[in-house]
Amino acid sequence: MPFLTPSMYGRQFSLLLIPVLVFCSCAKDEPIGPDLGGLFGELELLSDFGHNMPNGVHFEDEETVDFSANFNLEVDYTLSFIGQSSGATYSISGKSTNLSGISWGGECNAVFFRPMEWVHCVLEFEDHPDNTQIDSVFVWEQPDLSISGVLLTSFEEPSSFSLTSGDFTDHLETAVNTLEAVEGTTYVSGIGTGPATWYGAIRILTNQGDLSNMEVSSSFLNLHARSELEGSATVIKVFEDSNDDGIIDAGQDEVFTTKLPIIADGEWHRMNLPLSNLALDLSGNNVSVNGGVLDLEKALRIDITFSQLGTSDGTFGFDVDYVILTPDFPF
Ligand SMILES: [Ca+2]
Ligand SMILES: [Ca+2]
Repeated sequence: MPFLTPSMYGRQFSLLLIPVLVFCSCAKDEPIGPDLGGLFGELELLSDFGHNMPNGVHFEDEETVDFSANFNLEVDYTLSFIGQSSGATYSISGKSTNLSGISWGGECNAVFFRPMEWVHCVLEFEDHPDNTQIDSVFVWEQPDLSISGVLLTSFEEPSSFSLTSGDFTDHLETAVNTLEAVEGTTYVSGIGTGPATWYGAIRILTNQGDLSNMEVSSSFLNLHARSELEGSATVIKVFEDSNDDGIIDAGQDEVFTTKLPIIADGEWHRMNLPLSNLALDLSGNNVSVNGGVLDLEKALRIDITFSQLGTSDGTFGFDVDYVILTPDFPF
């Protein structure tokens, strides 16, 4: 398929809008339902709905799409963004006589907007359904995740993580250059079979960013996961260097863990783990050193383990994309 430039797409989109506009003007002659204009006053746009990025937006450079429109009255509105290839969505609601100060920096709901994607911008008015406005914006690339917190890995950089397999691992590998990734073009996929609770792990060294400003009580570990295998789970493990010798010593340093179920509907889901949910792990020969309290400044490594909820003999696993730590709010 030939690549459409923003201006080419704009023309096609305008042509598509003509029947919509004709339909709207016809519908106005014969209103269906209550006369909302009589209840709330007729809404008029005193200036057109539009935005400041006709040539597309570079979220990576922290550009934002700034919207404009002026109304003849104060009105409830919802501005929705719908990715045409990713299916990603996001919306902003408000009540005002204009859209000044309303901007979009690439925020999203369940999945991310994709690089090189057309996004429809739909402005709707709850009390004035005939006044819906549509525009579109071209997204050149995704926002830089590291703006939101400490990005431990997005899996795009092979040096930012390592993979460890075991006896029950079927496969554990990176999927590269794929539109299936929820962030960028790379994610990790792990599957194992057998009556085990460890099918392999992603190991991430925590020197990817400064954790000293992050409080355990108010911070989150965030990732995206996807699975079709019922009963799959991940065990998150944080390894401390409790005795400050620069290495992780089994039986001498504290380990903190928690197990999270993975939704098995085949779709990508955001997962947000409050770091305060991590509990001291005293299994095996693990120990309590400095009172069993997680100290992020001593954290050396985080493992994302492929596991299952129980101990049954089956096949379990999931895909995972990016791991980011955020202070104060989940990502
Ligand atoms: Ca990625
Ligand atoms: Ca140590």
